[in-house]
Amino acid sequence: MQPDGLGAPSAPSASAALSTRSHARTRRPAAQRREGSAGIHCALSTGGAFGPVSLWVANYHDAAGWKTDPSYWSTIRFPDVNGVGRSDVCGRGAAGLYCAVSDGARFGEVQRSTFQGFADSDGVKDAPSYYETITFLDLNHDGRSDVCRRAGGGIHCGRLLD
Ligand SMILES: [Ca+2]
Repeated sequence: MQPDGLGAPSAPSASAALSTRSHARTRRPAAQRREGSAGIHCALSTGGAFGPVSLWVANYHDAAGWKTDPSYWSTIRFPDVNGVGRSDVCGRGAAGLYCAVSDGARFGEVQRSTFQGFADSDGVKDAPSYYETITFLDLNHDGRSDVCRRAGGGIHCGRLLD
């Protein structure tokens, strides 16, 4: 399976939190305990330590195909997509770049970037010399992260989300 952003993204809910607690009480093999709930897990800093780890978005997980190829999982980063000073999450899936914006307590709906040129069909999956150059940066200093990558003919850059 290839990540297409359709891995049933949903917000962490009270039931998810309960599920996480129930996992901690359940005796399972170590590998399963380490994996936990599928998705991106984060912990907020308290200034001197990290608080509890929780599920921030139920996407970018194995079942949605993110584990299947380094051109997918190795591109997951945490740029500030909307320029409000919070780290969001983005990664390259089979059909392009997928991002979810943080509200400070979780990541919201996963959206596919309208910027083209990052899909498998664009050849990005074919070589680390393409997908390992995917970089999130603020090109025009408007506070919102942009994205660049190396292609066969040079460097391609654009805005992540409109
Ligand atoms: Ca920018």
